[in-house]
Amino acid sequence: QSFFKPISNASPPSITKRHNKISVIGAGNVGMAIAQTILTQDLTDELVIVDNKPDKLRGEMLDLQHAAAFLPRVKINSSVEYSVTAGSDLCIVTAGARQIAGESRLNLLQRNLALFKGIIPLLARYSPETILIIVSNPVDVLTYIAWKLSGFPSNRIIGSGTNLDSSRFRFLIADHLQVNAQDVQACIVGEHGDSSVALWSSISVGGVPVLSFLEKQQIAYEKETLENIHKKVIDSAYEVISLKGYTSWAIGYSVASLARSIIRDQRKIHPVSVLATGFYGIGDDVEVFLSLPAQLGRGGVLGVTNVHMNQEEEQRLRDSAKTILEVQTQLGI
Ligand code: 6V0
Repeated sequence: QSFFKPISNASPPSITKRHNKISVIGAGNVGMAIAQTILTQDLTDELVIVDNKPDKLRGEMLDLQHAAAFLPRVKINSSVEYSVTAGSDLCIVTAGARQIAGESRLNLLQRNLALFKGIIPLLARYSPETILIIVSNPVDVLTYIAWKLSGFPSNRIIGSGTNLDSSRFRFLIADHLQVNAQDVQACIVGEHGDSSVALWSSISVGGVPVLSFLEKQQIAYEKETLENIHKKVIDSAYEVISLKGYTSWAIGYSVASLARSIIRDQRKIHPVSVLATGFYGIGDDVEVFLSLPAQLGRGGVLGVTNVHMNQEEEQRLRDSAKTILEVQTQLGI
C-alpha cells in the first residue's frame, strides 16, 4: 500500500539521472567530517559508511539520518560488511590508527599496512570500477599500497595528499597579506608531511605573481619569512592534534572538494597524491605516489599540470620522493 495514489493515466516513473554512490571507510573523526561535508554539499544520492565498530557505526549512521529533514534526500546506509559498498563510484578510505600527539606520520605505517590488506581488496572486489581516495596516514605510502592491493589503473587511485596542506598554506598567505584565501593561488607538492615542498616561485594573488611583484617593487622580503610560513603549514596538523586531539573539519572540506571534482566531473586542479613516475625528474622506473597538481574528473586523475618549478623546488621534490621511497624500501614493498 503506497502512501500516494497515482494520478490517472500516469506512466511509471523513469529515473534518468545517474545515481551516484559514495562509500566512506572509517567512521572516526575524519571519516564523519568527510561524510557530513559530502551530505551538506549534495554530492551523492547514496552514502555508505563502513567501520569495524558496529555500535559506533550505527550511532553515527542514525545521527546523520536524523538530519534528513534538513538535508537533500540521500540514502544513508552502514555496515561492518563490505558488500554494502557494492557498486560505489567513489570509495574514501579513512580507516586507520590515529596519529597521536608528537607521533610522525611514518610511524603509523606498520599499523595501517595490515589494516589495508583487509580493506582494499574487498573494496576492489565489490566496486571494480570505483575510484579510490586514500586519506589514512602516511597517505602517500598508503596510496601506493592501495594501488598495489587493488590492481586498479593509476588514474583511479588518489591520495588526499597536500590538498589540505595547500589550503593551510593559502590561509596563512591570505592572512599575512590580508586578502581572501580563494584569491591566493599557491600550491604545496611532494610528501604530505615533513618533506613537503612549497612552490613559492609560482604563487600569485588575483593573478599577480607575488615574488616577481615584490622584486619589481624592490620590496625586500626575507627568505626566512617564507620558510616560516611553510614551517607553520607543516606544524599545523601537530598543533591542532595537540590542542583538540585530532583534525577533522579542514580535512572534511578538503576531501569533499576532491569528491565534487570527481563526481561532478569539474576537471579542477588539486594538489593530490598521484603516481609520480616520470614527472619533474623522478625516474621512469620509480614507483612513488606524491602530490602534484593534478586535474580531477569523472575518470579520476585526468593529467598532471606542468607547473613552473625552479631548480631548488625540483630538487626538493625529488628529495621528498626519496623520503617516501626509503619508507617503502624499509617495509619491503
Ligand atoms: P579515528 O577517529 O581513530 O578513526 C579511525 C576509524 O577507523 C575508527 O572509527 C576505527 O574504528 C576505524 N577502523 C579501524 N580499523 C578498521 C578496519 N579494519 N575497518 C574499518 N574501520 C576501521 O581517526 P581519525 O578519523 O582522526 O583519522 C583517520 C586517519 O586519517 C588517520 O590515519 C589520520 O592520520 C588520517 N588523517 C589524514 C589526513 C590527511 O590530510 N591525509 C588528515 C587528517 C587525518
